[in-house]
Amino acid sequence: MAVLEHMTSQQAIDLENKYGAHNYHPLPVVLSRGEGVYVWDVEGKKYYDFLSAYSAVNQGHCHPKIVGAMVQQAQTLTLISRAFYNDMLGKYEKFATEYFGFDKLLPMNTGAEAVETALKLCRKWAYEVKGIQENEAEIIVCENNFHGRTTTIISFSNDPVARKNFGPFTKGFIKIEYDNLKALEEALENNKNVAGFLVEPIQGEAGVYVPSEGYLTAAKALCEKHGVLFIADEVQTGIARTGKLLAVNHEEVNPDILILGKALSGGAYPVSAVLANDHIMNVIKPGNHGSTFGGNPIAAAVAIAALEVVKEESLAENADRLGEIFRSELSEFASTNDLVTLVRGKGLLNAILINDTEDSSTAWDICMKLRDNGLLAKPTHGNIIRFAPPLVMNEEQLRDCIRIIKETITNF
Ligand code: IF1
Repeated sequence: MAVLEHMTSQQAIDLENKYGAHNYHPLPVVLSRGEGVYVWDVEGKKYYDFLSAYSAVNQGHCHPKIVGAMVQQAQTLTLISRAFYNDMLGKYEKFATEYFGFDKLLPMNTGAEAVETALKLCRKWAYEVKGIQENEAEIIVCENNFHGRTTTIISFSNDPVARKNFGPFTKGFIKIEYDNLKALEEALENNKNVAGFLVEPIQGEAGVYVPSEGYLTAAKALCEKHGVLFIADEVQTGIARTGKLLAVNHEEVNPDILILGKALSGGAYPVSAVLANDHIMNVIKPGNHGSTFGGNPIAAAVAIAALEVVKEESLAENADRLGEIFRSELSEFASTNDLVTLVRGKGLLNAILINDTEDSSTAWDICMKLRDNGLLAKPTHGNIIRFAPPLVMNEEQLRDCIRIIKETITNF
């Protein structure tokens, strides 16, 4: 078919500009193949992928075990909706609830859908278990959060680009400063209708903000003291990305509601999930919530394979070890280079701060040079470059990437 014939990068870019909504501003590189830590563009140039599709491809591109599970299930039964049972969903629910230590799992597809599901679950629990008056529930969120792009979620975002001209907004959210326990305590003490506290264990999009040691533990304790649900959004920080299976595991915090997405499928298929124990999840009755694709057989098969890979290949331990190397090498480099002011992160979720204003194009220009030098990364807000390679990377590859980053910035 003509539409599938080979094309140049520029042709591909032109097609997207002409026929696609302009809701992204991608780095000008057109990828056509991925394998492990590498991707190739349509001209055949090879790159290290240092974004991992925003931490969805933690297990590496086209992991044979995950793709194998997907192909096998796709040739057997793809979708029958939840109007009927299927032989894969129960297996997956049992596997995943035991894997993460919860009683039940509600399957969805995208991260935002899972966040929305968690918000609905928290509110229903507040009315039916905690006893808050209907339609009065409040959920505490953090400034500079990122939880997705739906209207309710952007209702509590403070990113003007994500919010402007998308109103009117959903009510029932209280914003506090991230990593500020006093602010959380005051919000809990001054509002009797608080149902939950939704938090990213590390704020990804905001620029990989790692909260103070003990913040998550103390926040969870405050929630328990006030009978409020601690909701961890681990869509980006979960699935071994930060050097533990979940970022909350760095502090031994058990969330009341856990939100997963992205690498839950290894990037092969949209799979997200909300996990909770019975005293919370059992407020959901037939007809309360659903999704055409939520819990479909392919998603179930892919998620089981993706989670097995995390353990079989010790991805959390690898991310922890390589992350230490990355941060120590780049921190030493930052002390000798005036373009990089700091390096921060946990495991293989890291970022560097570029010594220029937020609205400068320096971070973007550096990413363009990194692209020329065979490494793909992209700035988050303005002057912060996020570095998040697949967790299957080995030390030799990581050191090669560190060399590319150092040389690119030195020669910038
Ligand atoms: C974009 C980054 C942004 C997330 C957390 C829920 C979701 C995300 C913590 C929603 C999604 C993606 C979305 C993508 C860019 C990327 C991202 F932080 F990961 F880099 F935007 F902040 N919770 N993050 O990070 O999951 O519905 O996308 O499956 O929208 O540009 P989703």
